[in-house]
Amino acid sequence: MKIGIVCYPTFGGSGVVATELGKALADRGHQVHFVTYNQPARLDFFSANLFYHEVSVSNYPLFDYPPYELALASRLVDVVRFEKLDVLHVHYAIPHASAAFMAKQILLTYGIYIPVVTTLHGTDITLVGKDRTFKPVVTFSINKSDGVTAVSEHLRNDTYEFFEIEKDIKVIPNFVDLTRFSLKAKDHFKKAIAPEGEKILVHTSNFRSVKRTNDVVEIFAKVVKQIPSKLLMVGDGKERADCEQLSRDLGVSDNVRFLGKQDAIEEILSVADLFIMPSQSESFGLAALEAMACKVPVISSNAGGLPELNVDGVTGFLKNVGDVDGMAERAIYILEDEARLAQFKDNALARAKEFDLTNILPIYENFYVEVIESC
Ligand code: GMT
Repeated sequence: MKIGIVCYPTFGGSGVVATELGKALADRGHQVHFVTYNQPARLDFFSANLFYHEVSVSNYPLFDYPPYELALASRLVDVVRFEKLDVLHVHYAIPHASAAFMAKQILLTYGIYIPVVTTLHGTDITLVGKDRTFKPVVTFSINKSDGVTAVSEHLRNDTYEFFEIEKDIKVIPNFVDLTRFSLKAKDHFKKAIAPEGEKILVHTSNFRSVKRTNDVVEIFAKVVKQIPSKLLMVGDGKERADCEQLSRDLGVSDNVRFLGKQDAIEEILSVADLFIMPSQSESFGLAALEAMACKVPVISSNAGGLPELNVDGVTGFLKNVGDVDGMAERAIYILEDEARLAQFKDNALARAKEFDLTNILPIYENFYVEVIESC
């Protein structure tokens, strides 16, 4: 197939899923065309089946708000016409689903029908999408998509609850490439971070308020009182400065390292004993899945789709959002006993294998065929 993929080209979860999916589809022999405003973060190599079409928005002084959606729709018209695409797969509803709808209407004037698949990732529904500013457009463009997928049952249910949706939404969970995300021998790195054999806790995110990064530091401050440990905070964003200040205020800053944005997440996860994800809302929790693939158990909130990934008492524990004491207590429970920790690590990997790319990729391929045939 010739597949167009529209996504945010950043380190955000939806962009990562879209890019990894595109790469895997290209490996399977499909021709994949990324259409976005920057080279996707994980698309940093050459492959005969992968193409990147940049969307550039002219910076006319009249535009206080450059019309990206229109530039994207125009670029899509071009790419679909001249590359003869079979299907367009847009990731994150805003503004990709509505830009795809506009492109589809324009393409009809050339006698071309392009099937559009929209994948809902999370905040496009739970935070941004249900905002009144966007709600009518999001509702309309989901209903006008030829196929709709969501990354968890919970997100699917939220979408039906918040919007008037007539379409079937198929759940296709996030996936992980186990050839990349697996335990690597990084003893030298472990020794540098934790020279006395301290346990290592890790959090990765974009440090937005929805991630509750201050909770991570508070949890750690309780854990470190009982278990010699270190905390690695990976990523960057609005909340980081607050979080750094909190670690100073709580007197744990010597044991916390803020590493900023990192490419080789799998190497950091390879030295970790526990992953912390106390999010306010999380449609799936891709970062937790990547940790589990590297044999790292997860202490998370029970928000959104997290219970569909993290199995309470098996791959880690889930507590109510904001229950810092409960999360710290469960973290200590896992870390204080070596045999128990080893069991949780094995369980985390076993669970991650259920979400291996090789299991999920055919579901997307079959869905494309189903959608194309129904149009
Ligand atoms: O929250 C992020 O880190 C980014 C966001 C996005 O859309 O780029 O992630 C969402 O999509 C991921 C991939 O499907 C999911 O694994 C995340 O759970 C989801 N984030 C939220 O729902 C907050």
